[in-house]
Amino acid sequence: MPENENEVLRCGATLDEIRNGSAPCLPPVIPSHDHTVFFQLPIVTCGQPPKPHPDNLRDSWDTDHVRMPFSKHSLYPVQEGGEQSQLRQRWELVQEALLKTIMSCQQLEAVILSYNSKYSERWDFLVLQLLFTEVFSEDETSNFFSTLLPQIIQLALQLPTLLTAPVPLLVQHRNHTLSFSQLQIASLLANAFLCTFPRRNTAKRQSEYARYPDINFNRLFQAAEGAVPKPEKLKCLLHYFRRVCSRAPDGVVTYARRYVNHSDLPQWDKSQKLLTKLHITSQGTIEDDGEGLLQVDFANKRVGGGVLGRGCVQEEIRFVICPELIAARLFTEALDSTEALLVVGCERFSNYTGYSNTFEWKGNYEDMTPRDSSGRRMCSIVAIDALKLGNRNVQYTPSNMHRELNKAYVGFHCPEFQPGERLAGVASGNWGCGAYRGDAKLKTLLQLMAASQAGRHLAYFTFGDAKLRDQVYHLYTYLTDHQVTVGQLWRLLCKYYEHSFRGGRLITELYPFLYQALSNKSNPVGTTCSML
Ligand code: AR6
Repeated sequence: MPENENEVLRCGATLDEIRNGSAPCLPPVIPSHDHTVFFQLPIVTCGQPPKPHPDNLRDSWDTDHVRMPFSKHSLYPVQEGGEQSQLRQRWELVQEALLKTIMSCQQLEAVILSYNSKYSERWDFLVLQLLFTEVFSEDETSNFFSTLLPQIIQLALQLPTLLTAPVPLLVQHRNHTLSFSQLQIASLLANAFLCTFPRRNTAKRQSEYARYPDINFNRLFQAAEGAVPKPEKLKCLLHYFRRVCSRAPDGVVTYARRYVNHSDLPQWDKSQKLLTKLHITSQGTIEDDGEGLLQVDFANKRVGGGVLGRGCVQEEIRFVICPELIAARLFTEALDSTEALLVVGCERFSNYTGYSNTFEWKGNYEDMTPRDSSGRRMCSIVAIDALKLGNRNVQYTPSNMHRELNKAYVGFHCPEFQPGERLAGVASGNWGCGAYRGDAKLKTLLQLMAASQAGRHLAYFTFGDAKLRDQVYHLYTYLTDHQVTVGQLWRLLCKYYEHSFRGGRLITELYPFLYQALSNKSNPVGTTCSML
């Protein structure tokens, strides 16, 4: 089945064909009512980070913007010397605490808890302790406290001079874009490491940020259900800080929330689009081989998922090797069903091996991805969250397939480009088929349909699954040979549900059903799906 003996691991078009001679990025950074830019334009590219914009700090403390740790409105109760507690500006407390000499893990814990005193009984720092006592050598530990930690603190405390405009929250159902310098992001992440963000520590349902991911790193330092996870994610993040503290990064990263109104979504049963090109391989990964493509993050609706907790699968790994993605958690409200988050320009800092329990940090990664005219690495990552399935059979209901098709389409479509313009392909794989338990054979088709509708080719990484690669490629060849359109395929998928479940049990596999329906002259391809 594969095309030639030397390339037995892949089928279909080449990656060059999937790239389509086009960069996957957004148009240049230009401020507008729906694009907030936090640095001065034009960027002077002489190895210096872009200058903050505006010149003087504008403080804002409201429900439309990130509540910054340095805001003069951020107050905290403190009790000094047996007196009644008084409200003090929290940033003063943060500065006083962080400017003390910190030479041990216990001192660092005490400092972090001094401005998070409500949590002193609840947070532990066992992962951090493990790192310094059992993983790092004595030299590495003393180096951390004497050199790296003071640098992280300095970076954090510079935030009010580095990020001078209020940061709008990327709220549901509104397209808005934010562009930061990498240095601004580094300062935000240094604050996250030191757990300075106010109002972000509670998971209570009615709390202000209940629909946002957490951002302070405290959960990463903590043991989970009695077990102390290996500090590999922390190693990646400390490596990132080592890099950005030793040489200030000078690029730019853009975060764009994508929302498509239901009335603007494709009418799938009417689509006349033919399937675009497919490259399918059992070798490689999205991040290693997806250069020049729109790379899919198998996301949680709260982007980053368990990156600051226990999670360590595709999304969490991507976020720790490219930590600028973590900053999205600060301002991105949970994704709704027709929303996605596009991040352009983030840099990869770490190498790794393994996956999940075997994940390990494996040293520095030098990202050679070229930059665009706005100083962004030409790396585009789109976060789309699949359905989390309890009962796997429900994924074949037309309404659930419709949800996944729309979600993928929202992630893949590119409203900034004119119809007919060449778009870079998508790099994806078993989206929704690991932690979320979906069927990769179905998800491949849905992603292929969404990519075709959006005018992009698809590179699909099966993550070592050669059987899946061959089965998908065989069906793909059959579908393209028969010139099956996206609309026809959609109608067939709807028929599959009607025909293949009896009493809630699956009686026919998806691909045999499709082959049979297509080979049958009186197949039901022309029928519309009544369930939508
Ligand atoms: N490149 C290509 N394929 C991959 C890669 C990679 N780097 N890593 C994994 N796979 P999963 P989900 C394949 O479970 O099911 C997170 O916690 C591999 O076959 O990460 O959408 C999020 O925050 C794997 O089994 O994605 C969400 O909460 C499959 O992709 C949740 O998991 C799915 O990877 C999303 O779960």
